[in-house]
Amino acid sequence: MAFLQDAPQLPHPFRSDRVLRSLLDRTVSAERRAALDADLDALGDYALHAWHRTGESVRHKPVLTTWDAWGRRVDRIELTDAWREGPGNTTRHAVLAAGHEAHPDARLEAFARVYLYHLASEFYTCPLAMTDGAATALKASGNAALIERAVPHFLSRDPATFWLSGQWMTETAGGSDVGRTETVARCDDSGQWRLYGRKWFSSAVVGEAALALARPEGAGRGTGALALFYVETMDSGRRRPELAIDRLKDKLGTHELPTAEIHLDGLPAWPVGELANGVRQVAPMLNVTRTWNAICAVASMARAIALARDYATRRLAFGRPLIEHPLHAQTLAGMQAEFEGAFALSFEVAHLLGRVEHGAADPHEAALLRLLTPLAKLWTGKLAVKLCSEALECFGGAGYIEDTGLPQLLRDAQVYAIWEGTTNVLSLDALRGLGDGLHALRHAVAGWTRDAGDRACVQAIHTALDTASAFLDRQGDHRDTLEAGARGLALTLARC
Ligand code: MFK
Ligand code: FAD
Repeated sequence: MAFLQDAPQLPHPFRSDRVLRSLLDRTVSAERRAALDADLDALGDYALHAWHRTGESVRHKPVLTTWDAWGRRVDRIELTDAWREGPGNTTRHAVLAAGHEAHPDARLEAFARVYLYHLASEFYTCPLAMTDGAATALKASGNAALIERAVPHFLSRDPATFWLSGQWMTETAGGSDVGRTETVARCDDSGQWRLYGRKWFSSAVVGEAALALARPEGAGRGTGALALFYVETMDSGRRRPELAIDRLKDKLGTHELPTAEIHLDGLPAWPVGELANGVRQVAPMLNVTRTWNAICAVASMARAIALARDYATRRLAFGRPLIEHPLHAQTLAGMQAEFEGAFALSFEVAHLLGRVEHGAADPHEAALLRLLTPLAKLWTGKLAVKLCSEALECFGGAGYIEDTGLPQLLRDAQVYAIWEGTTNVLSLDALRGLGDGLHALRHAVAGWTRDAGDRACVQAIHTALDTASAFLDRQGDHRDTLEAGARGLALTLARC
């Protein structure tokens, strides 16, 4: 019998995760741990189940059926098993609801759930992120009618009443530059607003609601003239006829996530706030979905490293397991160190978000959150690709073979840097946050490094902060010069 290589085994994603468990030991009270651990353990079980299921079956993509046999427009999307299980998992384990509980650790506890659920969910976390963002933006708007109408559905703990929300921003003319939005909002004779236009990427098209940017008819050009609208997509269990799904995108990765091109032809809509400054109103949503992005990117890194580490104990080369080769062990250790830094930054943002939302933060921490959110998103987006690529190499040729389930990690990771604002757009967003944020970051760094033993590391951080200060002091510089340096600065600060 020829030699047969053992496949990598995925350790229990919660029970074996030293980094997550140690964070929770430091931050979550013993009283809260029991309930939290029950959900995390169950989500870890689900992740194991999903990993084994993937190994046993051919992966599926969602299928759009536009017309039925009798010529009726139906726009029906057939989803994968994990997606059909999404509402049950989300509500049973409070993946969304936990983040909106009334205590400062709420976001941290919810994002621990997101971290464990993400890969098993097959990017069902994408519309979940947008739903969480919609709940947050509606709450921030103070629009009592819409809050009462939608938020209980978004945060429901019952799959029968649970709704997903989309985030309809990107159009053919601009995804980064949403000021080029062409979708128009018209008020009809009955006083009902209706949207007309085309949204070019819609990843929650199976959802029941969305927040959409549109230009009220007659409003001026540019970003400030855009308004934010709340829409519903279903009427008595059927998709509304004013919403047509043109096609599903054929994507590099995130294959199970149905991302659609859609047309709006008079879809009823309700203004979230004033009929202008829609980007300002959607900003709370952006900052929440960017935090989800960071946590999910870190989850991809954790999965890739867990599999590579296990494989290193099973694969022999030159007379001993890979893990006993110093260079391979060093490669894995380097990956783990980078992952732990990214994990710390992302969960710091998650924790800060909850503390700021509940008035439990120190005075400087709102500005710190504003700066760290884009930094965490842009840094983890890039690092996920690098670490997933490195992990595939740890499997040699097997890492390049589809039915190992490994190449998908790399394909999926590429999206983190693109959606929710590209690396450049987020570097520019970090510039927006640096004004107040740099002082807040200095304050925070002093606390984080107070007991740090590695003086060289602390010195490197202060050097980066000084560089950022000098950069900002160049007020006389042309704006173009500042922008050209924004990415380098953001990546340096994030890594530190
Ligand atoms: C599984 C992982 C989970 C993740 C799921 C993700 C699913 C994917 C869904 C998507 O990709 S949805 C589409 C996401 N699209 C973007 O993220 C758009 C990227 N472009 C930007 O972020 C631009 O910077 C932006 C459109 C927001 C603004 O550009 P502009 O046109 O130059 O506007 P401007 O004047 O800079 O900002 C308008 C206002 O918003 C300003 O406030 P004021 O009106 O008070 O002056 C800004 O300060 C404010 N603002 C912008 N970004 C903000 C913000 N405020 C707070 N936080 C921010 N991040
Ligand atoms: P562009 O804006 O054309 O960017 C092209 C390049 O130019 C990028 O490298 C960018 O960094 C760079 N660039 C742009 N502006 C600047 C600048 N000022 N300075 C320097 N560089 C700049 N959108 C939604 O609204 N809802 C969704 O549900 C959704 N789902 C998505 C799902 C997937 C799988 C993907 C891939 C995208 C999705 N998007 C969604 C769209 C996504 O948010 C946009 O693709 C993204 O914001 C980039 O916009 P764009 O594609 O128009 O690229």
